[in-house]
Amino acid sequence: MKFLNRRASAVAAVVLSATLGLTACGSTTDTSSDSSSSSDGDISVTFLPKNLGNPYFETSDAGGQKAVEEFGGTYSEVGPDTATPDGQVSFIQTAAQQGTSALVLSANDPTALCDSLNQASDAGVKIVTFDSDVDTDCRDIYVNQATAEGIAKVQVDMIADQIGDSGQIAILSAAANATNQNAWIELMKKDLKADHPNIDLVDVVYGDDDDQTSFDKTAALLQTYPDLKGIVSPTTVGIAAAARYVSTSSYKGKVAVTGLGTPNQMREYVKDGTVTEFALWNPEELGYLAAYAAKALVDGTITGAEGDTFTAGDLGDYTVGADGTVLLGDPYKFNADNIDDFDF
Ligand code: RAM
Repeated sequence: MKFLNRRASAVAAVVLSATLGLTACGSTTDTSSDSSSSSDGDISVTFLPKNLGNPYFETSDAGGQKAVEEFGGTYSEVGPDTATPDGQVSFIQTAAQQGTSALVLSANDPTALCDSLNQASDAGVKIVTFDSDVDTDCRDIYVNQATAEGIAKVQVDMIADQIGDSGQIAILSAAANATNQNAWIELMKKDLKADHPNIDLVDVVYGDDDDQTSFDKTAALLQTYPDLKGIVSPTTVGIAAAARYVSTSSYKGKVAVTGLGTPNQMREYVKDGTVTEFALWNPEELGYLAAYAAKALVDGTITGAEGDTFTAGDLGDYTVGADGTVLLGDPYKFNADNIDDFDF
């Protein structure tokens, strides 16, 4: 945590400078959109988020663009409007046909993308997952934001703290097949069982990383479980929608809302007392690191084997761990005392 505190302030500065230089990145909102910036480098990197229009991925992909421009490559971003695996497949195929050097994606499903990813790989495309992984044999590297155990624990700790370690809670997740959320939820269940016997997880519902669906699922949860004491949403889309619902309802101050959110989306709900504390990592750093990992694969610095090392620009040196995973850091907690120090 000491390391993170130090890094978090540095990160805020990086975020600001990147945001200033990268205003075009958030404008890609329709299914066929493709924003690209090119230079005379010959490494082309295509970012494929779970969905477009999600501020989390706008920030992560802006970090990717910053890195690609730093090393003189060609950046592009493509993606579906809805967070589904089917929506991602055609973009993988097109990127391979266009001969992109590397694809950097956050997967909506661990296995459904594998056929198209393997075809892209056979065509010479380096495959980097970030944020949400696929099966290990369908990609070269996974850039993980923090360990799944750490992400699960921080959320369980926060909800336990916020409801006095006792009572009913529910989870409002993203898409039902999302690799990252499902891994975290399994570990949260284990943590709850082992260390919080008086907390009762009554339901897990899916808002599909869609604002309106997440909002409606929040309303339904509160109606179905009148004794609910807290909602944990391990998705930036879900937590913002849940907080918005609770903030104007009679549940404000009575039902805790926590999970993973971006400071910019959650600021008003922390200020109005709906939300006490939530967590995240820096998505911009995640995209930046993933782009440098892609470059290192393309230029042959690494193959994805355990022990391979590479330099990720301003973030410094990283080593590939077990199962071709590169780890960014630890989750970070945001609350009324620090939220104004961040702008993403
Ligand atoms: C949403 C997405 C993403 C996840 C964050 C926390 O933006 O589901 O995959 O990492 O939330």
